[in-house]
Amino acid sequence: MSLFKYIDIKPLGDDRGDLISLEANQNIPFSIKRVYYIFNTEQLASRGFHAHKKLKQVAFCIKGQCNFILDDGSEREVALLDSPNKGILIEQMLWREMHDFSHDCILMIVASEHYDESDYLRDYDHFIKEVNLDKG
Ligand code: T46
Repeated sequence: MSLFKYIDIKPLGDDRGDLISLEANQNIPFSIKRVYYIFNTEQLASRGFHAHKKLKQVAFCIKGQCNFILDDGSEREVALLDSPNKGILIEQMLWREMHDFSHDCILMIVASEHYDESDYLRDYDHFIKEVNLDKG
């Protein structure tokens, strides 16, 4: 089973263009407490390099594209994110990295919790130890 769980949002388009609506506990599977977006990223820059203990998020590239890596401590997969109506659900204890941002990339993320630095695991070895503890 892939680490990537996609969320397809039906665009509400008409002859004027497209519109996407995200609704908590409807097409987004949690209550949304925070929205943030990443833009103007240097093309050679990479971001992420952490996991979250509790946070759930859905990430959409609402413009441009970037590569997303997910790693659960056993498997590591990469996927291109390049659609405003196809998001990825990132649940707890998944290491993530973002690479290869296009110059116009806008990565928008809806999150289940307010910002909390203590929820981050920013060291890969520490992440692996926590994953193994969870497995018992
Ligand atoms: C994630 C990936 C996909 C805040 O103060 N509030 C916020 O809501 C966020 C997201 C960040 N910050 C601060 C923390 C850092 O000082 O903004 C700075 C940059 O954050 P960070 O280095 O964590 O950014 P990324 O792009 O590496 O990671 C972000 C999210 O932090 C993370 O939760 O899953 O995007």
